[in-house]
Amino acid sequence: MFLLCFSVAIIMCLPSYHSFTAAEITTNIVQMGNSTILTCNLTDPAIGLSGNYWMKNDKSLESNVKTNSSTFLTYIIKSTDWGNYTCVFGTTPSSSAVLEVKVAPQVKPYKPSEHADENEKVNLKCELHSYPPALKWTWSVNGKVISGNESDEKYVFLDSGNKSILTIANLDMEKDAQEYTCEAENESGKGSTKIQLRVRSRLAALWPFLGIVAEVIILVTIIFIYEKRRKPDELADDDDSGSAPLKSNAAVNHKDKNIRQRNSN
Ligand SMILES: *[C@@H]1O[C@H](CO)[C@@H](O)[C@H](O)[C@H]1NC(C)=O
Ligand SMILES: *[C@@H]1O[C@H](CO)[C@@H](O)[C@H](O)[C@H]1NC(C)=O
Ligand SMILES: *[C@@H]1O[C@H](CO)[C@@H](O)[C@H](O)[C@H]1NC(C)=O
Ligand SMILES: *[C@@H]1O[C@H](CO)[C@@H](O)[C@H](O)[C@H]1NC(C)=O
Ligand SMILES: *[C@@H]1O[C@H](CO)[C@@H](O)[C@H](O)[C@H]1NC(C)=O
Ligand SMILES: *[C@@H]1O[C@H](CO)[C@@H](O)[C@H](O)[C@H]1NC(C)=O
Ligand SMILES: CC(=O)N[C@H]1CO[C@H](CO)[C@@H](O)[C@@H]1O
Repeated sequence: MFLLCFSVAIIMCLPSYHSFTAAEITTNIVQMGNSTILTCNLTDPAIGLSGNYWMKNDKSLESNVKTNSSTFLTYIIKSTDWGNYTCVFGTTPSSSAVLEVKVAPQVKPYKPSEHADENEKVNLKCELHSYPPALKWTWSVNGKVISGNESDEKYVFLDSGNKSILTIANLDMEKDAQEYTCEAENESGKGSTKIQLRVRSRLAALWPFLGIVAEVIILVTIIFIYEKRRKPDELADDDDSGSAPLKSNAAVNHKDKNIRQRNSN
């Protein structure tokens, strides 16, 4: 009984013994121009190694792996390739370390240009395509920072870690049709992008409708002219049969009138 307990204890202790002594890894992230160099150093080479590799955001990076020695790994990335990189050493149990690569915000417009009608509202939207998230967003136009005014609600901002929406109300055709800049700021730096806003007059929104109306008018006119041109021929045909006697009657009456007039003179 005692022997059984003792052997179970040893078996249960063994894995925990190993995990406590999982090899230590020192990491380093160095910026070199456009590149960022990641290094991992397995500082306890005494433990048997069966290989090593890199991962990015939980995906294994097969290509591009640079291995100097089995205990020292180097991985070179573009400075803008943000994410969590992990170096894994095939020790037993395996040891790994995470290198969190942060970059200056990479901001992109939802649409590079927006169109809206005057007196209406428009949403200008910027998105962050990088890590870490932005904590501060700034919108500006003509180099001037736009600040919200609660009493007139001309500009309303809706910010989050990876998105910012500027709503401009009561659009003016001249004043509001500008290039807007949104900027995200973070500990790693700043990033910005531009959005062009075009404001159409309300009349401009009517143009397509007016075009259809004009088309209909032209069509009706053409049909009308065609019908008018056709009518005299048809009437001429009719003259031979029905209306001819009427006409001659009128001529006769006319003559009578002249005669009467002459008589009165
Ligand atoms: C590095 O940045 C410079 C400008 O700062 C650029 O001219 C060059 O093409 C970049 N190189 C790479 C590999 O991205
Ligand atoms: C890795 O770490 C060990 C122990 O701290 C150190 O002696 C060695 O120089 C390091 N290797 C590199 C390439 O920095
Ligand atoms: C590892 O290789 C890189 C280039 O691939 C080199 O710059 C670096 O000095 C090497 N480090 C060691 C410790 O050999
Ligand atoms: C990287 O890891 C940190 C810590 O676990 C986490 O907070 C962060 O969201 C991760 N970043 C990415 C891009 O997955
Ligand atoms: C806010 O808007 C109101 C009305 O347009 C104006 O009177 C006021 O001066 C504005 N306040 C600021 C701080 O711009
Ligand atoms: C912004 O964050 C939300 C939720 O946190 C996510 O669903 C969305 O994909 C993110 N957008 C970008 C552009 O990263
Ligand atoms: C200037 C700024 O907003 N910096 C922030 C960048 O994001 C980190 C968290 O990811 C914040 O701690 C910084 O304050």
